[in-house]
Amino acid sequence: MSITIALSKGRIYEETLPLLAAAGITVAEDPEKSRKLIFPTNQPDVRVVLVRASDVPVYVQYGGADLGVSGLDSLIEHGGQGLYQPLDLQIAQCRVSVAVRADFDYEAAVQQGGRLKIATKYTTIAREFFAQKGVHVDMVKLYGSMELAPLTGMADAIVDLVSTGSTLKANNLVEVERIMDISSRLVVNQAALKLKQQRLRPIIDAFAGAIGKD
Ligand code: PRT
Ligand code: MG
Repeated sequence: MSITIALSKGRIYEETLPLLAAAGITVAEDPEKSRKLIFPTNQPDVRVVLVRASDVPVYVQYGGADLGVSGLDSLIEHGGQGLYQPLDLQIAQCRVSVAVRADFDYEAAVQQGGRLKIATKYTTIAREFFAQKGVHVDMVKLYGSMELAPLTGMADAIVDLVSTGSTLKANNLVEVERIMDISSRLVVNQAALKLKQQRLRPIIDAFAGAIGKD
C-alpha cells in the first residue's frame, strides 16, 4: 500500500517541502536538478511524482497519485471531480485578475455593452466572472504568455494570475479587476482516502499541523 504524491515543479514544490518535512517525508534528490519524473523519499512506501501544475488534479482524480497540491485556479478549471479537498495550504498565493493595455478604456468598453475579447488559460473562471457581470465575451483559449494577446491586438483583455504585478508592468498592461484570491489546496483521491486511510490520515494531519490548523 504505497503512497504517491503529485506536485508541480517550481513554487508549489518549493512551498510544499516544509509541509512534507512536517510529515516526516524528505525527497531523496533535488527534482529541480533532474529530468526524472518519479522521486523516492526517505520513506520506502512514499514517492513523489512531478507533473504540470494543471495536471495535478487529473493525476489525483484518476488515481495516478493518491494526493497532491494544486492551485485553486487549476482546481476550478479541472472541476474537482473525484477529489477530496481537506486543506487550504495557503501557499503559492496570488490572484486572478483582468488586465488590459494601458491605453484601453476598459470601463467604457464594459459600459458600452459590446462584446469583449478575452484571452486566457482560465476560461471557466473568466466565463463565470463575466457572466455574473453581464458582460458578453468572446473567449480565446491560450496555454501561456497571455500578456502578448492584448499587445498584438488579438484580445481586448486577459484573465491571468498576478502576484507582484511586475509581469503586467513589464508588458505595459494594467490590472483593472481582481476576480479572486488564489492559494494552493491539498487534494486527495476519494477512493484512496478510504482504502489507504491509515497511511494518508497522518500525512493530512501533519500538513494541517504545519499550517496551524490542527
Ligand atoms: O507553467 P505551467 O503551464 O506548467 O503551469 P503553471 O504556470 O500553472 O504552473 P506554475 O508552476 O507556474 O504555477 C503553479 C501555481 O502557482 C499556479 O497554478 C498558481 O496557483 C500559483 N501561483 C502563484 C502562480 C503565481 N503565483 C504567479 N505569479 N502561478 C503563476 N504565476 C505567474 C503569473 O501568471 C505571471 O505570469 O507568474 C508570472 C509572474 O507574476 P508577477 O505578477 O509576480 O509578475
Ligand atoms: Mg508557469
